[in-house]
Amino acid sequence: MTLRPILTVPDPVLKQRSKPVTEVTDETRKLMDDMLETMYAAPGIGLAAVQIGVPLNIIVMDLAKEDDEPKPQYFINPEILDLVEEQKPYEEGCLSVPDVYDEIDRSARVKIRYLDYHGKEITEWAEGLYAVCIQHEMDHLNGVLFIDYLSRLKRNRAVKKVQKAEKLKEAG
Ligand code: K2U
Ligand code: ZN
Repeated sequence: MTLRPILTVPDPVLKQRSKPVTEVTDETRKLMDDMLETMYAAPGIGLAAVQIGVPLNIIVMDLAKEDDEPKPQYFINPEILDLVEEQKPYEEGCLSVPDVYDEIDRSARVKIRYLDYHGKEITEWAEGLYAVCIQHEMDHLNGVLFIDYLSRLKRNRAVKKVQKAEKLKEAG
């Protein structure tokens, strides 16, 4: 498995709409393995392929609590089939917008359909942190970041904060 660099705002690749996976192959699985290793190292609980510069409809996730056994999940070509009206707020962050957090409202429960690591079709309802994370990640597949839901002022401040931190990192 290989650690891959995570793109940060304002990289234009993050605004791209990702493309469907046409066939689930060993190459697809290698990419998902690399995504999962990169996510654990960040650390994070979710990651979309576009965040490592690969605009394909692939998400990895692990919502297991710190002391529990890891529970990796793989989502190929995920779709939202249904959702409930009820919205719930959650303090979100994003590995592509480091050290920025803000409250975002999202649907409390979503019905999703996707292909798993081996290409098997799964349909299930997601709620709680699972619902938050899958909607956050699926936004990535459409080129949408959680800061896009904030005011222009807050969004611009977030991008400037990340750019300043990246410059300081480069300067060492
Ligand atoms: O897309 C990403 O950068 C992954 C996010 C997933 C996430 C965002 C918002 C809410 C839940 C999950 C990263 O894991 S951000 C780090 C994080 C970790 C735990 C809870 C919230 C955010
Ligand atoms: Zn994110």
